[in-house]
Amino acid sequence: MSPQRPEEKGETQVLTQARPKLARPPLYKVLLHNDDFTPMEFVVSLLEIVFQRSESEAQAIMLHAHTTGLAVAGVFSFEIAEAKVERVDGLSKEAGFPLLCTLEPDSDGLGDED
Ligand code: TYC
Repeated sequence: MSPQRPEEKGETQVLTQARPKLARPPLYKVLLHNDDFTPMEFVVSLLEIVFQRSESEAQAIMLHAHTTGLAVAGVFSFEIAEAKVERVDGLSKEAGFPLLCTLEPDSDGLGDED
């Protein structure tokens, strides 16, 4: 007679994975859209203050949006991305500029810390 498997003896078998799969939260890109009215220095300041970018990073991101129409300010979890968009909207409105900031799902899955 063949040896019984644990479940046939009424025992519960616990299977453990060597590398348990950890769910990664989906990530979102925060995008800055170009316009003809928002001053360059204002966009650079926003990138430094809201996205903790260095001055040279902020300059490069702003110029990318200025020349191509769009730039990624950062990549975050949904809640953080949403909060950044709201902060940018608030500061832009307060200053009277029409800067558009949106979010979209990220495809590469590599996010920034915050
Ligand atoms: N195009 C604007 C100007 O010439 C500057 C600007 C850059 C505005 C990036 C928005 O996302 C932006 N004053």
